[in-house]
Amino acid sequence: MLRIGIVGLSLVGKTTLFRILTHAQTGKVPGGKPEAHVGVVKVPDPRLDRLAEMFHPQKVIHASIEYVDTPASVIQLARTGTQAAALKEMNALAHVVRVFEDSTIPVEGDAVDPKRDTESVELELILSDLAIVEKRLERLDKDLKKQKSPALEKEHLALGKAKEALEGQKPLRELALSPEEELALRGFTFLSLKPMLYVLNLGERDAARTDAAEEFALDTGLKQRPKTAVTAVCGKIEEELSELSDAESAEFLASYSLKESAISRLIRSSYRLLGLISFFTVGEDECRAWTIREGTTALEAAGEIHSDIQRGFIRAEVIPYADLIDAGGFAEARTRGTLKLEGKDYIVHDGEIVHFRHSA
Ligand SMILES: Nc1nc2c(ncn2[C@@H]2O[C@H](COP(=O)(O)OP(=O)(O)O)[C@@H](O)[C@H]2O)c(=O)[nH]1
Ligand SMILES: [Mg+2]
Repeated sequence: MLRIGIVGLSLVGKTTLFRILTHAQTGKVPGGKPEAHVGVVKVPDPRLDRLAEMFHPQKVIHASIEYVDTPASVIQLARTGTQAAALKEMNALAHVVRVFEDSTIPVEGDAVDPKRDTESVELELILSDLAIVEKRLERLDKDLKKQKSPALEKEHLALGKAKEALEGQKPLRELALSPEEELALRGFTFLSLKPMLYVLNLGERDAARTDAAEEFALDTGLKQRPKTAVTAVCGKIEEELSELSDAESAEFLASYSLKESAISRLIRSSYRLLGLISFFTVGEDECRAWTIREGTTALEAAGEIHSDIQRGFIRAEVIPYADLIDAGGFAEARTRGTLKLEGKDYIVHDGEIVHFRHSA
């Protein structure tokens, strides 16, 4: 399961966001120590809903992501070894940034300043990585003096490249790495290498501003950075929304001139940020979205479902979502020739409906 860590400074809305995402009640564990909370969240996908209308399956299974609420300021976490280890397990980070003004809630620094917060957290992640890189390089220098080793030399080169970036205050996620360098660095689980989703926590007054994330991305220079995305929510409104029925929430949204909850968008951004796509399997028993990385082959995709299906793989019947909807069913799609037979090296695309033919 893919894990996204919800991180940020203190009192910015991390737990609020986590609770909205998971609809979970959070408590404190005995002893007063706040625990890290983990919750599995469905990835909303209107395409899957539409397929379910077409096939009337008994079960509809969405793709899912695991979100983890972190208990303290990310700066504190990055500085404490044991806590940083928990951060290292995450596949990506969602950095909640306080934009809302509220005089009753203490703010780090003199005033609410989202740009400053993103920069100071980024710097902290960079410093945490730099300390690891320097320590390892020292060790490697010693070892390489004693004995030449191509593997260690490769690692040395990759770490040297990382060091240069970090010293220039560039997070590792923005570094163009060859597959070999990526492999050499992977084991260190660097924090600044993780894909980063900035989640602006807006005040109620700004909730209807659909351009808030875009404007922030432009102002801070975060737009178009690799493995970086920005999205905005209003924690306060989403919190109230999550407690309402569907009918009530439509009315509530309208009172803020909002069309839809920002949470679906947030979840979809996290999913995309991880380089993930979905393919679907459909049938009367089950319609299901499966999560794969971009570039996954039909044979690998089969393995996501079951190792038996992978082992007995014969062919994949594939049709893009729009073509199936257009045809209204498999029979018509077959007639039109939009349902295709593909081999094991076929690269599966986002939204394709796949049926695997396999031997038992
Ligand atoms: N006014 C306002 N308050 C918020 C918003 N989001 C969270 N809060 C409040 O800020 C406080 C801290 O939130 P919390 O989620 O516990 O922050 P954390 O320390 O980052 O986990 C709580 O009292 C929340 O109700 C928001 O969008 N607007
Ligand atoms: Mg919290």
